[in-house]
Amino acid sequence: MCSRFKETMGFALASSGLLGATGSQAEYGLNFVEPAAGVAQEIYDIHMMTMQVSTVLLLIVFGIVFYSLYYHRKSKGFEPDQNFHKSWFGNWSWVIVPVMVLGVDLTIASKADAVLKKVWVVPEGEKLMDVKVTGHQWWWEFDYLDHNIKVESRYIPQEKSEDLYLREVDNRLLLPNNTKVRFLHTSADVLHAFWVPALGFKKDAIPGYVTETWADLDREGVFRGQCAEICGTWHSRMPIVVEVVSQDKFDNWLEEQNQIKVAALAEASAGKTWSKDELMAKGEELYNTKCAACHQVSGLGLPPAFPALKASPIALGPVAAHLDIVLNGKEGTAMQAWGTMNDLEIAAIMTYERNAWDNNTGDVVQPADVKQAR
Ligand code: HEC
Ligand SMILES: [Cu+2]
Repeated sequence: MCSRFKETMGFALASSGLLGATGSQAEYGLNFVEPAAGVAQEIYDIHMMTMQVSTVLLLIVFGIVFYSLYYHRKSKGFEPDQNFHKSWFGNWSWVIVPVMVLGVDLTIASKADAVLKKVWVVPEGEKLMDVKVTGHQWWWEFDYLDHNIKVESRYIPQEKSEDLYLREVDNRLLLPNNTKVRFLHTSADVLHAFWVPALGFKKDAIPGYVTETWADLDREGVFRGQCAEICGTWHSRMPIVVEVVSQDKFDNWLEEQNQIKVAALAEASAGKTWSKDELMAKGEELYNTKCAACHQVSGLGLPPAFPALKASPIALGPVAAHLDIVLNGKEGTAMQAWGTMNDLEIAAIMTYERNAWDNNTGDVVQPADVKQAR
């Protein structure tokens, strides 16, 4: 009996120790992640209030139970009161207690209801920063609609990501602090879901629909999430990393992105004839980031879902047909249209596909050829 008691107390102490450890081990804590937006903070506060109310109730109920068991034990010769239910309190306690419990429930529920409305209703009459979030198999596309900047975000392979495997991306979703952001969610292929716990919501990305959510960012930092709707083989390779920075830092970043974009466009439209080596080097890098998820770095694909490009009749066949499937994709398959890439990028990828992995066609596709085919 005594050792059972010790065991129980030991367990209770260990659990309370765990509960106390949340601050220093945020990533592994038992509590919710710390919010980074106003609405998320309100959700967090309701959660904490609920926990506090339940803790008080737990202490009261267990206090009464333990007190009763101890002081009214049989060995002391205690006799049960046979007439308790006939007294005023005995009669009405069956009503009073549920009413009190319901009162607590409704307090929590009404607050939760108000916050839920806030989560899904984007504030009207205010200027929000618009970011379109498109889910792809298996990466995220972020369009800064107000700034005409597009960011592609992909997971970092295990060799390069150290302990953040499947938690880190090459390009983060950078956002300015103290800003209200409207997220417009959609998908280019199948169902995905945008989920960053610190922002307080999870939203499905549905092909053909655009849905909106918002967040009023109020804390700088890096906030991690992931795709939360099973979307195929590499669903697990769609982490989301939101980085909230100061307005200054964000403006500098925008400036930088604009310069990169302008330089890339100028390079692509310069009408220059590129050497095969230059195109192969560019093409390999682009292929490995954009195409290798399905067709593999080795070019062997994952048949039957994703065809091999090594010795593929299309990659070895006429350039026109090859260009067509890359530019326009293939309806009804996971092969999307890649026409949003610039002429140089497409020329480089095509040249790479036609010469890598012993495909040795010797063909060199120039940006001008792509321009003509569009
Ligand atoms: C999400 C997966 C996915 C990604 C990423 C992808 N493809 Fe494809 N690709 C496919 C599928 C599926 C097919 C087969 C379509 C069909 O049924 O004809 C295909 C077919 C092709 C073919 C025709 C091959 C053949 O022999 O039928 C070429 C060429 C091709 N892709 C090039 C590319 C290039 C270039 C990229 C990167 C810019 C790319 N793909 C990215 C899924 C993908
Ligand atoms: Cu997904």
